[in-house]
Amino acid sequence: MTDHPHVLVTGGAGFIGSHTADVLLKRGCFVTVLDNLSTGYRANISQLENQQRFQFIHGDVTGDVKGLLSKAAKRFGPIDRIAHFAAQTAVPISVDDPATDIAVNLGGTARILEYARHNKVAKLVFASSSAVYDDDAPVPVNEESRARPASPYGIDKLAAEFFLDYYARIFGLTFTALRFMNVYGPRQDPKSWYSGVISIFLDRAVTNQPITIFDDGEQTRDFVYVSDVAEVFAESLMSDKGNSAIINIGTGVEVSINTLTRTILDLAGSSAPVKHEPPRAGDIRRSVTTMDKAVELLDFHPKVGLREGLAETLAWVRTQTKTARPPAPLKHASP
Ligand code: UD2
Repeated sequence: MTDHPHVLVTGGAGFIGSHTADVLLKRGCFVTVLDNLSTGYRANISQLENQQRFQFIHGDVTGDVKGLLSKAAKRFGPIDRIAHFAAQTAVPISVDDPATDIAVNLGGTARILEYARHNKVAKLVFASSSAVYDDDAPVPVNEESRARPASPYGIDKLAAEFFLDYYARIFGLTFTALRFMNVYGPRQDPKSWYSGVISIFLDRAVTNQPITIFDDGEQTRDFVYVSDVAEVFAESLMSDKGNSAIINIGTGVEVSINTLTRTILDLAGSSAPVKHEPPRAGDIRRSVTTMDKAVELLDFHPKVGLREGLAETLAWVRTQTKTARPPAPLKHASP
């Protein structure tokens, strides 16, 4: 491998994928983003488009991956490493349409794995999810906790992890799977009905629209800022850190939705009304990870605390309300 490896970022026009592409470019990599723009945006990578070491390929991981990536290799040489984010990311869509979820999330992963197998890719890092755990998981949850997904989305993420392990054992693939807790930050789309709570609440706070808290608001989540996630993802991809491991990526800090709401209203100086609605079907009550494995294997120490991350995200949301984005389509996605 050269000092400037060629890295493929599937779903690289999406929320977490585009931040990871930023980090990889800064590290001197040649970066190919493959994205079907179903929920990703060209705007998320506009800062990269005029860079010599960057190329965008409009295409689908469920399509002719081999053909699309041979195009990529023509310009930057063989693909050395793969960051695999491309996925249908909405849990509710996976519940309504499991066949589509399987086709995109598992089918797409299988195509990327086949490409990696036949093209001597040095390492693949997979964007997995805390959705592999259910409400019976211990608090805090660790990687040894039983994975028993409560949604087709979680099942597909877990099945993809098994595929990684299978490719490692049978074909010698080097991989890491990172199970994200609740990632937030700039470029997380607030406009779709399955958006993350932080992007929705910030958007409502800025526009003084009602904020809806499901349940009593004492449910908790582990919110991790996107730049911390992108850095650790890139670090794992470009090194031997976390090889063959499945690792939770969060902060280890448990925050209730009520506390989150107060912090957001305070930061935004907003008096948006807050109302409560019954619990959302399928919601888990508490979610927070242990940090031991991420610290031990990845030396992961998140840098951005919640208040700072919310302030950064708020600043971005304010720029977005001035330049409204088109509403996100419902099918497929890139995180
Ligand atoms: C997260 C992931 C999801 C999956 C899941 C696994 C995000 C955006 N989603 O879903 O992909 O990995 O974890 O368990 O990271 N809430 C409100 N009002 C709203 C929206 C949400 O009260 O308008 C509450 C919601 O009831 C929940 C919490 O906020 O208790 C977080 O909701 P979310 O949709 O941001 O994320 P989550 O944890 O359901």
